[in-house]
Parts: sequence; C-alpha cells; structure tokens
Amino acid sequence: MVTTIAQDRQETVATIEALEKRLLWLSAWTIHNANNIRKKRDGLKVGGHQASCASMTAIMAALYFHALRPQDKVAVKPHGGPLLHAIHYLLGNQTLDKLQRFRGLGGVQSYPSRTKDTIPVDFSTGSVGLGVAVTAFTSLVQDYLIAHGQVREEDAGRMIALMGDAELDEGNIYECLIEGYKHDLRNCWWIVDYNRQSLDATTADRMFRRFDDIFETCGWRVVTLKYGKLQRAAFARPGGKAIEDWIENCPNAEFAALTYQGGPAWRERLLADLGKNAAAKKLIGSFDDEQLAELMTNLGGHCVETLMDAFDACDDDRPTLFIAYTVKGHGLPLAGHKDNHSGMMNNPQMEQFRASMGIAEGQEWEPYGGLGDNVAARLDAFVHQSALALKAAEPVAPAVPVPARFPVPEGAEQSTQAAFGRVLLDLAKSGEELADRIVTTAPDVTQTTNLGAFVNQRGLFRRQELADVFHKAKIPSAQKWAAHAAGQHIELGIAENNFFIALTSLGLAAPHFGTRLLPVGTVYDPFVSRGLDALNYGCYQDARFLLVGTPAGLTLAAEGGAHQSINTPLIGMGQPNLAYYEPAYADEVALFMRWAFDHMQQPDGSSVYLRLSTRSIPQIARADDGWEADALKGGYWLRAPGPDATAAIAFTGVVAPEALAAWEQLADDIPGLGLLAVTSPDVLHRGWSARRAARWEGKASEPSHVETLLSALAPGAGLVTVLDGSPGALSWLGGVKGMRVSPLGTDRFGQTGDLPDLYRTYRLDTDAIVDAAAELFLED
Ligand SMILES: Cc1ncc(C[n+]2csc(CCOP(=O)(O)OP(=O)(O)O)c2C)c(N)n1
Ligand SMILES: [Mg+2]
Repeated sequence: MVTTIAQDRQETVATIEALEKRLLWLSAWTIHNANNIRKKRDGLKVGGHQASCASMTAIMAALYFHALRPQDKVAVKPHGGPLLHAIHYLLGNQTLDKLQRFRGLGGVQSYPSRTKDTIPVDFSTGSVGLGVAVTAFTSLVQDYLIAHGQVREEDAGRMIALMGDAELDEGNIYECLIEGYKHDLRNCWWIVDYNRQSLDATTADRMFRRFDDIFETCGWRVVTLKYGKLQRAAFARPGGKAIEDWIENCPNAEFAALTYQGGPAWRERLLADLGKNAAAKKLIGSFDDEQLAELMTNLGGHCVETLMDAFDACDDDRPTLFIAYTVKGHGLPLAGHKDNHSGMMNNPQMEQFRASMGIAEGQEWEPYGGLGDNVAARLDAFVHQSALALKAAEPVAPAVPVPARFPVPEGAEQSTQAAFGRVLLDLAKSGEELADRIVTTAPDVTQTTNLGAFVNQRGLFRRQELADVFHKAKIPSAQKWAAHAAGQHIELGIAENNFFIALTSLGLAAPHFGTRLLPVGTVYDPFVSRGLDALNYGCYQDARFLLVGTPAGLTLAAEGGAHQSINTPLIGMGQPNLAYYEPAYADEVALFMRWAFDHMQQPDGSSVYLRLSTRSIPQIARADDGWEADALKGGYWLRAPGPDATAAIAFTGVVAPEALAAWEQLADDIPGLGLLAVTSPDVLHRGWSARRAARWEGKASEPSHVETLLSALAPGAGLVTVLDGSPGALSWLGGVKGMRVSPLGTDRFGQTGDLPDLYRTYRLDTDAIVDAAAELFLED
C-alpha cells in the first residue's frame, strides 16, 4: 500500500515535470513569436522575459497543478505573465490567437491584467511589490468578510503571491509586513523566485538570511528551498558535504556566471577549489559535463518534488514565505547571464530548443507537441482534473441598495469635511443595509478626517476583541473605539501605500468573494501623492472605493506648505477609473456620496475621489433640485448668465464665498455675468473629450455638458477660473468654445498664514477674482 502511494506520488511528480517543460516551451515560444516571427511595423522592441519565466516554471507547475485549491487566489510576478497564459492555454481557457498576439492590440497583455486579459486573473501585476502586498490585504479582507458573515470560514482561500526576489527591495513590502502583523495576518503565502538577479544586477550577498529574520520577526514561517532532490542526493554521497559547503559560500554573481558558462566551467572551478578533497574530486568526476551542470543548478525552486513537499507541509493558515532558490533563465541558454532580464533567445537557439523538445516545425503551438498521443492524452487529462480547472468563474455580487437621497447635514455654515462625517454618521444610525456594507479605513487620520463619529457607532474591526481601555477606565474622550469582529473600521498605521492597497483589496471584494463592500478611505489630501502608485494600481484593476482627500489646499492655512495640497485636482483629472468631485456645499457632499455608493457598484462605474476642506463656509439657499443633475455631470450655473453674457466666473470647491462675493461686486458692471460651480473638472473634461472622440469615430453624439453650459455665454466671452489648487484644472475651459481665460489657483508651494493673508498672497481672494475679471476686458 505504502509503495502504491509512493508510486502515485512519483507519477504525479513526473507528470508535473512534463507539464513544466510545456510551460517553459510555450512561454519562450510566445515571446519569440512576438519578437521574431510576427510582422513588425514600428521598429520598436516588443519584449517579454524568457529568463524570468524560465526561472519559475517548476514553482508555477507545482503550485497550479498540485497545491492550489479552487478558493485560492494568486498574484503572478509580472514578468511571469506568459506562464500564466500557457497554463490557461493548456486548460483551454486561452486561445491561440491571443497567444500569437502577445503584447499586440487585443492580445495577451505583457503583465497579467484582471481587466484586459480574458483568462481568469485574480490580481493584476506590473508595478513590482504592489502585487505582493495586495495578497496580504486581500487575506485581511477575507477575514473581515468571514467575521461579518459574508464568507464562510470553510471557504477561506489562501492568497498567494509569486514574486521576484527584487520585489523584496520595495519598501511597500515591509510596510505591509508590519500592518499584517498587527492584524494577525493568516492564509497568505509569498513564494519568492529567488534567482538572485534583478533587472540590472545580482542580489547583494549580504542579504542572505536577512529576509528570514525580517519575516520571522513579523510572525511569518520561512521555508527555504535551497537544494533540489538531485543535489540533496549528491550531498549525501562521500565528498558531497564539500560541494554543499561550496555552494553555500558561493557569491551570487559567481554562481550566476558559472551557470551561464556551463558544465566545463563548473568542473574547472570545482576542481580548483575542491580538488584536494579526494572524495569530492571523485564525486565531481562521476558526472559528465551536462550532468554536472544539471546538478549544480538543481536548486530547490527547480525541483518539482521539493516544491510539492514544501507546499504540502504547510497545510495550516500561518503566513508563509517560501524562498525558492532558482537560476534566472534556467534550462535556456540565457541561464545566469547578467544581462538576461530582457535577453532573448536568437533563432538558432530557439531552433535548438525546439529540436530538443522533439517538436516538429509547424507544431510549435501544439499544446503537447513532440509527445506521443498517449502521453499527451494523459497530461491533458491531468490538467483538466486539476483544482484550477474546477475553479468557478468570478461571481457577480448582488448590488446593495442605495437610498434615493441622503439627508443633507444641517447648518448655516459648514465645511465639506464635516458634512462628509455627518452623512456617514447619519448612515451609521439609519439601519440601511448600505451602512452595514460600508467599511472605513484611514492611515492614522481617522479623527482628523471626520471618520470618528462613524467609528464610534460601528466600532473598529479586529478578529480578536479589544477593549477600549480609556473608555473602561472612564477617561473622558470623544472616541469610543472598542474593537471587535463586527467592527466596520479598519485602522491602519501611517503608511499611505498600505492604505491604497487596502482600498484595492476591499474594492475587489465583489469579484473576489461575490459579496459587496463599500470601502470609504480618508487621507490628508497632500498625502494622496504618497500612495499614488498604489492608487493607480487599484484603479488599474478596477477596484471600487470612495477615496476622500481631506483637508485639501491652502485652506489648511496654519498647517503650512507641507500639508497644503496643490496638484491633486490634476491627479483626480488624470487618473483613469477614478471620478473626481470637489464639492463646495454640504448638499453637494450628500449628493455626491449617494451617487458614489451607486456608481461604485455599476458594471461601468468606477472609484470616486472627493476632495474636501475643513473651512466652514456659508451655505446657500436652493430654489429647487434643478442643480443636482448638472452638478453630477460636473458643473451647474450657481448664477445663470444673462442673455449674451460676455463673462463668467467658474470656481471649484471651497473658494465659493470668494467667487460669490466677486460675482456680486461685478454683476452691475458686467451685465449678465454668470457664476459657474464646477463640481468636477474631471467629469466635465472627460465628457468633452468623449464628445470629440465620438465625432472622430463618426458616432452621433450630444454636445458634452461643458459645451452646453458654456453655450449660455456669448461667443468670445471671457472666463475667470478659480480653485484652491492647480489652475490648470480649470483653465482648459477656455478651449471649449475659444474663450479668453484669467486662471486663478495655486502653482507654487503654500506657507503658513491665516486664510485672508494666504488667499490674498496667492490671489484667491475676492479682489483677485475682480481684478482677473477686469483683465479679461483690458487685454486686447
Ligand atoms: C515599481 C517598478 N519599478 C521598476 C520596474 C521595472 N522592473 C521590472 S522587473 C524588474 C526587476 C525584477 O527582478 P525580480 O523581481 O528579481 O524578477 P525576475 O528576476 O524574476 O525577473 C524591474 C526593476 C517595475 N516593473 N516596477
Ligand atoms: Mg530575480
């Protein structure tokens, strides 16, 4: 019986090893085809990373065809993308046509993409490091969903990152490790393709074992897979220990160089170093050149059986780092060469590879080319029985109903930030299902961004209950922050990368787990920039969240230039999959928040970014709701222009009082002067671009909203634009109808001061707007 199990195991190992070879071939051939066979029109390099793929074929084969369970999710190292497509090609999920168009329009994407690739991709990758950390945060999200009864504990999957070793240099990895430790991270595996080569260089030898220390300190189990089965067998033979010690002490760069040089070089070097040891010399002599090269590079990460054993041994939920030693370019002539990151096999090398695989010319795309029918059928059957084949398509999560209106916070003077907090508080108290699905988070700025009241109502999330010590001790405080499993606020340390990656994971709950969360994250607006790549990463894979940047702008007066955001309106405009709004009044805040919770759930929706302020401003009376539809489209006339008006003031956000005061001063002198509230420079501009694009594509289209708004002015009218941020966010309005513009805004760093001083100094006050309006008519 025991023998049978062992035999079965050996058969499985052999099958996976055979599949590994297919992955190596198909990934190399896909890249070769795109670069050397497909017709080129632009003289540009197509690229692809044959060596980066080759170094993790065994890891991926052992993971995907053995260890992976249907509920697990994987982020694949960006440059290993072709391997993922090869796996899905074998499964029948990927088409030949798309493989042939690798890196071409409509073909397989360079790096795995959730939104653009048609195979199942759990996480997009590309910006190294982020695809790793996202798995940890998604595991935390899974725990959140389990705690809230939205996912069953027995359905918990493992969140797995297949990563390059250079990703360990990214700071966001360590920020994430610390946050993970705080939140008792589990069900997370990171598997390092430890080929000790990055793009430019070989990894510093000094890091040897340091990663173990770092990860173990943060509560991870570290499993190092240094040697493969062949090596371990050789080490056990007489003289083997000397070879083991030699490898152990061999600098990374030398190991790589010898690998590239091959068998004779290995022999020469080993004999030079170990020749005096008779047993070692004899052992070395027992291998021919090819065998010796195979032995020396049979590292743990290339040994399917070693990998399978290691994965099998970790059958609990402890976070685990597997350091799988590999050779970059393993099995290819690129192996070990220092320039192999973008290195490509040439035609003769590819020919030789094809011949060695027994693949006939013209049969290169055959999934099992070069194999006998029986073997091919066996491999095909094996692949189709794997857990991956059983994985269901991503679920479609039912929508969470959004009330038709949110009550408008009351108060004659209000700030948009306070209104935001009030809307959330009202929701928390409302008993709406929507409120139960909101999950808030902030990088240590919960109170100062007005999330506190919501958290008082709904509590902090912790898997293990954590009492509020201050509350228990009856120490008076506005914050009642007991932490428990039903809590709805995920407290994060002050690391904005983590914040955006957490929003990404939360914002993918619907496709990942089939149940919706409506994440709301707050951050000081200037520190949006700190996590910008992570924000882009979340948007790139269409995660859905509400981002609130607050407080923003010079309005932060006394906080000074280091805390006053300037260019975030341009970020809001430039970032795809993120609709940016900047309300001025509390009723706009309520309107946009309601819209955001709906838009985040629409198939063609997106994430939403609100840029808010702590400055209280007088609210205005509304005659009716007529402004609302236009406000959602990006702008409305707060004071409609008269017939043939020759000018208008267009403002965004918190400078509304200055814009209104200027309008009042100028209204007599400039007949029909309009006052345009631009609630979203982003949505307005996108609408305008889309209109023009539609025209180029020959589609009929309605005028865009901004064209309609500005049509109310006389041809050749002038515009004064003003916002507490980069003036470029509004100055483009002049281009819509060919109008002259006097743009106001901030285009240099702020400084401390009170608001009147700063607004005067930076030309955001009423006088500046009046002067700018005069300029419109003075210039010729
Ligand atoms: C944030 C970011 N910076 C730079 C790059 C460019 N880049 C792509 S791969 C790479 C090195 C990757 O080395 P490693 O992680 O060791 O992968 P492998 O050796 O397996 O190719 C670099 C610098 C990137 N993709 N993302
Ligand atoms: Mg590497």
